[in-house]
Amino acid sequence: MAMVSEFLGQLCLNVGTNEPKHPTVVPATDFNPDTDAARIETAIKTKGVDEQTIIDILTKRTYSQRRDIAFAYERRAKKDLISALKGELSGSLEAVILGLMKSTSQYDASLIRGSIKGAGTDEETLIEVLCSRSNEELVDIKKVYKELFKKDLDKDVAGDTSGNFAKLLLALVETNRAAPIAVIDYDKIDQDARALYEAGVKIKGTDVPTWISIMSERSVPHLQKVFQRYKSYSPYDMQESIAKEVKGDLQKSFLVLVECFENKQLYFAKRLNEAMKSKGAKEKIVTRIIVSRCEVDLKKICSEYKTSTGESLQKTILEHTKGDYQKVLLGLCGPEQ
Ligand SMILES: [Ca+2]
Repeated sequence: MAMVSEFLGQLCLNVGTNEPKHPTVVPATDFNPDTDAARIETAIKTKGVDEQTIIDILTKRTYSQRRDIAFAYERRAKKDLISALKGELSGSLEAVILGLMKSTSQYDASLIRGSIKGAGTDEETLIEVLCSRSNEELVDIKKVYKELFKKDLDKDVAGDTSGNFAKLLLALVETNRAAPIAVIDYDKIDQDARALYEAGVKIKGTDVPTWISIMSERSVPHLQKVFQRYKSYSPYDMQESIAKEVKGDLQKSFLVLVECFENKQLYFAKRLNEAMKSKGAKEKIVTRIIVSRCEVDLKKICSEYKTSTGESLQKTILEHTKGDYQKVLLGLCGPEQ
């Protein structure tokens, strides 16, 4: 095979174990938690509540700074800040502000817990969180999940899902994904591409466990090359193959995984765009993405949004939301770049 010979030899990539961050919410300079706590105390005491001040302060501080503000508030007001905010805020604004009082991994763990506790399962949230988070993020989420809920994430996921869908989610929760390495292994890329083809499009039925192990254990840069190589075996690209081979929640999960391997921020940008422009309730999805990504990669999501839709996320928020909810979202997104 001509292509394989071109693949021989080794190239170096600039990769680290952690993905680079592109947050919109960054540490405030000249930060004084006591001043912020005093302003928030006054805002909470104001008749009708001064939401603007609460939004202005909390969207321009990182989680770690908000936690310092909460300590300072408790010292002066002799009350817990989260309970005080819960008592005074409501609706979508409350959901965002309370989300901001959690760390990114606490918020993600709470999203998962919320999607599985009680009767029924919110598969959409469960799939989005488990299939889009990096291995490092999932390691933190598992640890925080146990601390917050005194339960094991894998057991909870297994209790609420079944079949191959459960197997895929559990494989992701096992966090066995290899870290990116500086050397590209072209033999392994070719082997995995062929294995994906031979487990799916080539045969009658689908060998789902093979797909699951490749997609849950290989590094993201490796998989990006596998999907390129895959096209030399299969007449359908990986996403088309998934759509043909599997159905339901399993299909949705594989599609989110592949979209995120290829361009995670574009995936979130598309989700935000669909949600923003839908006629139904959009707040749940929009809040979830903006709160969970504001200290991770929201800046890059904003630029993918602009490139893919031709309009800025900030402009879409202005057109499709209103009131304090609009203000808090714009605060978290920051100015257009
Ligand atoms: Ca097949």
